[in-house]
Amino acid sequence: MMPTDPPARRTAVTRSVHDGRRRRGQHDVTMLESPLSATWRPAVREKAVLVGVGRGIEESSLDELAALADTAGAEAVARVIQSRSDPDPATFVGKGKLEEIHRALHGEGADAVILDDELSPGQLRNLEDRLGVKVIDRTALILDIFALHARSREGKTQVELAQLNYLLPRLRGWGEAMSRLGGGIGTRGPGETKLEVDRQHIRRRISKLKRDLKNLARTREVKRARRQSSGIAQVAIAGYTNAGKSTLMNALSQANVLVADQLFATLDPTTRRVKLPTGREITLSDTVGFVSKLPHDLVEAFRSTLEEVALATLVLHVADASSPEIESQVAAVHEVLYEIGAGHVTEVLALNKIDLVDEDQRRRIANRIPGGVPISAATGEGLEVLTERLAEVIPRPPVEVRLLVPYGREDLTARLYREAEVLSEEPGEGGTLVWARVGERELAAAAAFVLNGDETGD
Ligand SMILES: Nc1nc2c(ncn2[C@@H]2O[C@H](COP(=O)(O)OP(=O)(O)OP(=O)(O)O)[C@@H](O)[C@H]2O)c(=O)[nH]1
Ligand SMILES: [Mg+2]
Repeated sequence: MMPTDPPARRTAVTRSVHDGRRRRGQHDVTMLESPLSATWRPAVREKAVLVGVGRGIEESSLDELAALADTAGAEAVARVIQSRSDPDPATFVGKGKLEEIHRALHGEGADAVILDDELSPGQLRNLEDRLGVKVIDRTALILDIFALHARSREGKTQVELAQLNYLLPRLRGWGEAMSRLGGGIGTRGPGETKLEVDRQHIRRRISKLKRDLKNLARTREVKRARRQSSGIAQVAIAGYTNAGKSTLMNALSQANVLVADQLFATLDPTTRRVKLPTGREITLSDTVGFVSKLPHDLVEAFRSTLEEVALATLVLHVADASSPEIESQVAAVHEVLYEIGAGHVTEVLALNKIDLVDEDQRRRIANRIPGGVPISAATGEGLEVLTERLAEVIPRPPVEVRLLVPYGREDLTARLYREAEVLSEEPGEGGTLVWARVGERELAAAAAFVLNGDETGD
């Protein structure tokens, strides 16, 4: 593995977590430069051989890995697959396949191998030793994309934490890494001692990142509590990466979230208010996408971001109807939702990119995935049906009341439209007669204007 120059982006995470302002007693933050900056970073546009193992695997099974590699800046120049149910415990692929990978590497002039699964530290090491090139597993690849795309301080901290947790058991000492060269000059020196120092350094950094994340989560909790106390339903957009979540977010709200034909374009959460056809307001949040075999370290590190989904009133699950893998993608999303404790949250499923799907296929999808709302976030098709569905499914406020809102208190009516559900409105004596379903909070605010049964005249 060739170490590359420390990337500039790393400096950002060494700043204090409090708006970059240094606080007393926090001088350690500058000292703890990320150890990752001294380790692997794939160079730009590397050539890589993709390798997949699994029962009944086909070359097309590696399409997603190729897209991930592309997003990370590597070009997939060859694919090697091996159909077997259990990977080899020592080298992941069997001996014969090692030969084939070797040939592909040399034939294509590739300098890296990318595997479609997470490997054990031992498997990674063995493969690297046998193949003599950099070996990257699916987890490292996804972590790398996250590192490239993280923008906010919290996002960067989360990614670094995941990377370090991944790196720690896989760290190799100088002596070991150099033994391939046959020892001698350049291999003598601190060796294992250096490795232990590195490990300690990483452990310290991990504790620091965890502390930072706790602080950042607190800020998020305050914001969330404020949103929750507003009584406005919170809809979390979730779905497979590249399904069109951000495009839908932009189409439904006036947000300006980055849309890109890239995996994991969005990492940082964005929240906007949106008005449903009923007049009721909701908040809509767009956040990180999911992928099958989402690395556990990432789920752990992103837990606080992902918890937003678990606390939402509703999950708006966006699936890519144009993908031949839609069913397994929907299943992968459900798995992650379950893992982050959001399995119980009501879901509305949107079958996006329907503009790319012909009639036959639409019927097939409708049969296989019943209950989905076909939409195109790009053309706007189906968005009305979708928002109507959202309005139906969002729990209705519990109490039905009749109010006489005096003239001059239109603010109250406006609030009922936003936060409760207005069933009807008509002119009355000295004000407006409003029939609404309200929650406790709105009921308290409007209590003075609630009419008793006999006052309503019916
Ligand atoms: N044809 C078509 N393309 C769409 C539609 N919705 C999104 N796209 C395209 O799909 C790609 C991904 O869209 P995004 O909105 O960035 O997807 P995302 O789910 O936010 O992806 P990540 O943030 O990377 O997880 C972009 O190239 C969009 O232009 C649609 O309804 N129809
Ligand atoms: Mg996005």
